[in-house]
Amino acid sequence: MNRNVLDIYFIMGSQNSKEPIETLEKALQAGITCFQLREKGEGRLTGIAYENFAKACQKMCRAYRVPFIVNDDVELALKIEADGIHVGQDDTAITEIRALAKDKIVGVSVHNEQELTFAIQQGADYVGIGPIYSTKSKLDAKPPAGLNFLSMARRQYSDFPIVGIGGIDESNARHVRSRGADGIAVISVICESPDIKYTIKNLG
Ligand code: 3NM
Repeated sequence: MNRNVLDIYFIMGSQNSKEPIETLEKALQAGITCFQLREKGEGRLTGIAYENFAKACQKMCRAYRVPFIVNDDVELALKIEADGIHVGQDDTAITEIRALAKDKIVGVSVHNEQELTFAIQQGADYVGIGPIYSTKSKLDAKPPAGLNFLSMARRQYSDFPIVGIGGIDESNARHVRSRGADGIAVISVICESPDIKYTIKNLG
């Protein structure tokens, strides 16, 4: 995959914003390069409401030609023909997803060297390394993996697409990039921004 896709990677579920579709549209207008639907936790949509919300997000991403990735839910990703799937360590195996979805982008969250090597061997298209800093957006987040693991991953795999995630904002995004991340993945800094255009400009 093109590493530029990871530049400004926005993640959101309906529970992250009061007006999620408006938030997504503003983020797309401001230049996000990838979007992941992550419908998790308390108050998450289910059933047809979830599917309709996913389709509305997908339609908007298509209008801006931005890849639409679904977190965890392989079934939904296949059903609505998402551009990709992102999985964690406890979700469906990469090889299984690859067998079902040959052409889709497959991303994997990794937290240590072993998980990183395994994800690459199994055929991931990119990895998310995190949490880089502490985050309030993921209740079961691991202790921060920090910038050192990111630097090590970049030294070990000079060309592999890597996105940093967890606690990234306007003040620290450049540190994450300077350690070798192709981009940054964020939830709260965009969902809670009073001025999404300004925020995204400062994440670049
Ligand atoms: N995954 P925020 S951290 C979805 O470490 C997610 O794998 C993480 O949200 C990981 O930008 C995280 O608000 C939450 O910190 C990122």
